[in-house]
Amino acid sequence: MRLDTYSKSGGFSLVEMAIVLVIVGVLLGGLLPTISSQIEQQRRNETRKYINEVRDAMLGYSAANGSLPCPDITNDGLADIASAVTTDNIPITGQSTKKYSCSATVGTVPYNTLGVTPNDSYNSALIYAVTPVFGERNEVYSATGGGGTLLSSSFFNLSSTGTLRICTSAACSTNLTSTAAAVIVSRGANWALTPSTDEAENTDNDTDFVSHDFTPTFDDIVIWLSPNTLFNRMVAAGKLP
Ligand SMILES: [Ca+2]
Ligand SMILES: [Ca+2]
Ligand SMILES: [Ca+2]
Repeated sequence: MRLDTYSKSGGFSLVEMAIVLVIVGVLLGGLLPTISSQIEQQRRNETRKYINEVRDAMLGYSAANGSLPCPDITNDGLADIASAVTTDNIPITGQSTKKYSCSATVGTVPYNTLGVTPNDSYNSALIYAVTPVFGERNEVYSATGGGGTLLSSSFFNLSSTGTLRICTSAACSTNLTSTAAAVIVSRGANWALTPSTDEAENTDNDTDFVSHDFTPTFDDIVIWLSPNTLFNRMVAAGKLP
């Protein structure tokens, strides 16, 4: 029996090719989930970094402007402020107060107003909610009807309280805080075919949000601003006593 058949044939037999393909298949099959989970981990890390950048920009904005920015509800990256409401004879007879409030409590991050890049690593704008009082501005005018001259502007103060709740589940039997001034949410990869009730809680435009570790049905990343963090920055910036 000759043992040098292979070298003389100068190529691979079909059986050899099949074995090689099976081995390559097994190797790739083992490798791909690892690679894709590494890519996902990197996206999550980048998104966390981006959320922190947005959070810092919000603190900077409030130090410069006296209030948090309003959520964007028109998808142009610009904060949306409702028409001012004028009240006569407040704070004193003959004067008037003009109150500027956010158009909505929940929308997306006003990235153009803040001067940050628009989207997270999943190409989505971040969800952003603000307790109304932290987005308000009150202007006092010397005459009624918002007439005369602007005498003063005022914003939230050290006794202002947040009303946004961060829960550990949609049922909200436990909450991490019930007084957040603002909440920022990345919806993550949103790979699930049906959103879990926990994820649905982050997109239903109310004042409750859910934050917990990554699970097979929850990939959202949530951070919030406590009033105290905000007060601290405002005091440091000389905007609050
Ligand atoms: Ca807008
Ligand atoms: Ca999600
Ligand atoms: Ca909710």
